[in-house]
Amino acid sequence: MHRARIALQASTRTGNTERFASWLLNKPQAAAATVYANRPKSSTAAEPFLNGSSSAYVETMYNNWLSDPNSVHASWDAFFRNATNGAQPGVAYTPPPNLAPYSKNEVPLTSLVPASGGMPSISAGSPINEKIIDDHLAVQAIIRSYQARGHLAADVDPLGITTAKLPALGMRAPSSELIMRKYFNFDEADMDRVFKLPSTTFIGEKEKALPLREILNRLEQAYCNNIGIEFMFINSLEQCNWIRQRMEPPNVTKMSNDQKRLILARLTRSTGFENFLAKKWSSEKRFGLEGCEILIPAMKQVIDTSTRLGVESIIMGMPHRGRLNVLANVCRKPLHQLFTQFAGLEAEDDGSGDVKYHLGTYIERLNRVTNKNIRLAVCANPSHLEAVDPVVQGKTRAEQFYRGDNEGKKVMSILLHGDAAFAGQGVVFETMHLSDLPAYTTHGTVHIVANNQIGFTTDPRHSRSSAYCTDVARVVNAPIFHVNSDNPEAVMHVCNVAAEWRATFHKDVVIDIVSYRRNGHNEVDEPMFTQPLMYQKIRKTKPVLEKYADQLITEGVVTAEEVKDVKDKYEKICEDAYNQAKQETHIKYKDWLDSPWSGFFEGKDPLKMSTTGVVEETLVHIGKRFSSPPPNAAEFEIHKGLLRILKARMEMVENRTVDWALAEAMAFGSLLKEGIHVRLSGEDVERGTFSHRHHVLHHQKVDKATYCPLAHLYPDQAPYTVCNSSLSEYGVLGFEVGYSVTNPNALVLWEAQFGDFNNVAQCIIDQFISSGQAKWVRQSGIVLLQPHGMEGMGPEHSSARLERFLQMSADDPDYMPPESPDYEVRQLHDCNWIVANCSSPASLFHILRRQIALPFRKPLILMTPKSLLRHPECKSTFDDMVEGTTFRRLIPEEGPAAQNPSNVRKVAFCSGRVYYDLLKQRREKNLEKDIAIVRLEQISPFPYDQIKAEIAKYPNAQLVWSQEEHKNMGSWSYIEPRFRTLLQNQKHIRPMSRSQTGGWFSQLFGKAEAPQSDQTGPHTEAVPRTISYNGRATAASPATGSKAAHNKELRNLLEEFCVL
Ligand SMILES: Cc1ncc(C[n+]2csc(CCOP(=O)(O)OP(=O)(O)O)c2C)c(N)n1
Ligand SMILES: [Mg+2]
Repeated sequence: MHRARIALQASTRTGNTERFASWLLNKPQAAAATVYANRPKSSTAAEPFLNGSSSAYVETMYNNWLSDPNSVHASWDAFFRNATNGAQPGVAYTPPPNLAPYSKNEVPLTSLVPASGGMPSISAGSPINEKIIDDHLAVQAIIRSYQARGHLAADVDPLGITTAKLPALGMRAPSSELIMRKYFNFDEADMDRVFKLPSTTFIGEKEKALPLREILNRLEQAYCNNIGIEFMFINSLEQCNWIRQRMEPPNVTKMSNDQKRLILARLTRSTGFENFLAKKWSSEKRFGLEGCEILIPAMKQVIDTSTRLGVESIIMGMPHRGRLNVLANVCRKPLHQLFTQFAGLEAEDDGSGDVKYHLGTYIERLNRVTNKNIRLAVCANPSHLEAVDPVVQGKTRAEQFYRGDNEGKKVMSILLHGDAAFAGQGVVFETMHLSDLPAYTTHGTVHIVANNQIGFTTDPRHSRSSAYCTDVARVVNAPIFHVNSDNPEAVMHVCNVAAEWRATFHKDVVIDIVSYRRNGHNEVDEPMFTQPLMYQKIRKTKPVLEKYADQLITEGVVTAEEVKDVKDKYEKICEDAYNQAKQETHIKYKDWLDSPWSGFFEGKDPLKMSTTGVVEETLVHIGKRFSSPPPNAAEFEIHKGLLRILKARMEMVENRTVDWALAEAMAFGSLLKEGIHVRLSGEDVERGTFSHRHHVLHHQKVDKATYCPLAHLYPDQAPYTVCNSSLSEYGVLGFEVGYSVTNPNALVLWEAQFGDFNNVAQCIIDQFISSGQAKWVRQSGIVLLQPHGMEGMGPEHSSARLERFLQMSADDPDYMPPESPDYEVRQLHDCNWIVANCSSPASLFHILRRQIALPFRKPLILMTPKSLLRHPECKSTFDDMVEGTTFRRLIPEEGPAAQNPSNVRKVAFCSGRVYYDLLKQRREKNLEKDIAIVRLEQISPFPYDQIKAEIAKYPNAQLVWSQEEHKNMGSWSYIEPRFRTLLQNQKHIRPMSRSQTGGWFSQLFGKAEAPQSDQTGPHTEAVPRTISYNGRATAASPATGSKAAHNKELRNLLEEFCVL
């Protein structure tokens, strides 16, 4: 035990505290103190005692006393005074005057000293034996040890094998003696001694002191039984106490007979469902829940309690395991609909569909327990484990936002996880880190881990380095409840506490249901190949339903007949649904939609797009607001550099011109005016990576005083959100996708810092954005803004990998859609996403507005500029944006070449910023009459109709595609086959010169051959025109790291562009 040295040097008062701590711990001699049962805290000095170990406590007391003797209890004051005055061991202590009678539940220290056993008795004014102090401190340390480390010895594993970090298979977790009773110096004789309980424990309920035996019993019950709790790392004393209060009192997990019957009934359904599927479709993969059937009652318990506490809508995300069971028994999706998924029927509606254990659903129903209406949605998800987590959070956030549920009282999320995926997938961490950010919080998520202690064929000891699969949750101070799945009542208690925690603190919480997987990874897998011992154990383990039914029969809560009756009834329900499913001839993907947009499609012409031009007055109003400091706030001090930017903006508005940032603001502002919510999220988006946007102005003198002009355009405008995100792509893009699918009347944009970084979110792009509608009939109008362009910034700040997006565009390169008046919208309707690389601010304005003008929603992948943000030529005028103007998928040549098209010798098609390089080069080489430049503002869907017209306009010109990216990147691989299709389909066919074919010479040397006086050679029969390539050569890296090499490459491509 720690003892204070008696002879304190006077200088210690002002000396450093380290020295005090070291002698306190290392040179024990004597100490004396007193303990008063629950004496009200008179100073802050009392608090560390409640939390810390005894050494920290004594040390803190001493330090407090050094700085102010009045800040500690009088007993400590007396002790330290005596000690510093050289009092002998055991006599430094002087009891303080008893100022008031003991209040209720206070225990005088004298009463804690055994009457016999050779211990000295205490009377007022007499020195106290230090053993009493030591023993009390030891008891408190033991209590704290249970609270902090009890989970390590808890019996949470229904198989009785151990977790990853703990010893070999077949051993129970180490005993609590080993782990908690480090300070245990007591023998049997001490067991009946009464010890005062600190106010940081609730094991005593109303008792303030208990015999040691009872203290240990209660601690064992609370912390080392079937629930293991990790919470002592939480920084809030209030929150720690809240948990202790709910977990420590004896019998907290006791349930009423009605509750027990409800658990049994739910367990019967959960088990019955899997049994039924196993019986009917024995060789179908369904990723059954066997071994963790308690998951269903657990989820229902969380839902019941949350609904009771006010939640009306729950959004859930989960992996494959037990998903069908959740849909059937938690969401109560009609069973026959589920069963038709096994029948291999064709779909009645569009889409390529998904496997049954990935589908989502949405259901509104009455919660019979709380008698309240509740909406439940399970988000569709891909195989990619945990990828759905941020999507669920985004959807939850959006639902809270639209309902005005600013504290998350009405809408919440539940995320289910597998143990291996929860520990292994980084997106879990990224999602957790969104949990408390102002623009991303969902005000607490209940995480439930179906911890079957295995991931496919891999044991925990090979799949994670942390002790628990849940350790990631510690970073956000979430309490973690590990619970044995074979104790249904403990599971339900934990679920109640978790739901209450979420409702009270609006923070994340984790329920780790430690269970097992009765079968292989799926139903046709053999687990004995890889986990023989574990599966021998599993084979001998009775299903929890049987165990619990036996328990309730023994307790007299139910009879064996009742158990059988409930089971038979559910089987009959399944059988009826099975017969009903047999009548079905088709499945409907729409039945599996997780966010129906009721009212959005109804009564709409599916091919009618509204206009995107707006009246000039609106442009002027938005432009002026966007260029002004906060109105009526002269004291709002803006940075001088920003004032210059605002001034330049205002001048542009006065000149009826716009740059990129102004065009973007006008697109947002005009949509906000029309009642469309706009949300822009991503790293540093408020200012903009390139310092061009400045949507949030910061007061230079007042912290957190900001002004967002776009949020204050019109009194009745829709809300505008612009938010800097955490430094995450996977998590944040997933979040915004979830946000975007919730309500079609919103423009949701995610901006990459540089387009290069989008590949960190590749899974969201591949699994949700490009294929989401095809798999799940779920539309999203999300916009990805991706700074892109070869500007000599090196391999990682140049390319947004345009080629990848184009490669995933689902339009057939060999098929040219027939021409029609609604060509544009028809193509957009049929595509999986839109890929564009706009060159003008007006194009940006229109394409953003078109997202909302469409009668459906499509993702938009937009390459955005960097240097063009300040390029003097990259401007548009109001004339390109006012009423009557639209988005131009293609911007034709409008200069001299267009005046005399038959003389034009080359038409260069291009997209994005390279246009400005080509323009400059053409000007410098005086080729404005010879070369026409045509810009594809939208690359995919491919504007065949407009390209065709351009080609026809220049009958004598060779066709080239000019791009700045390397040949195996950029648009070339996408546009080349489509040009071929178009040219082959074209009526206008003319003989070609060899130079037009971009033949062997140009391919070898990157240059065209010398022109051959329109000579057609010996083979003059009509062949289709072709398009040749003008751009950088192929490469492995997207861009060179050398500025010189970059410039040389650019020079080459521009020279080649000028070769006629
Ligand atoms: C990102 C990702 N990587 C790999 C897989 C393949 N896979 C499917 S299930 C599984 C094991 C998952 O284990 P766990 O998370 O514990 O869930 P369980 O199947 O045990 O319920 C793996 C590796 C996947 N679906 N997603
Ligand atoms: Mg697992």
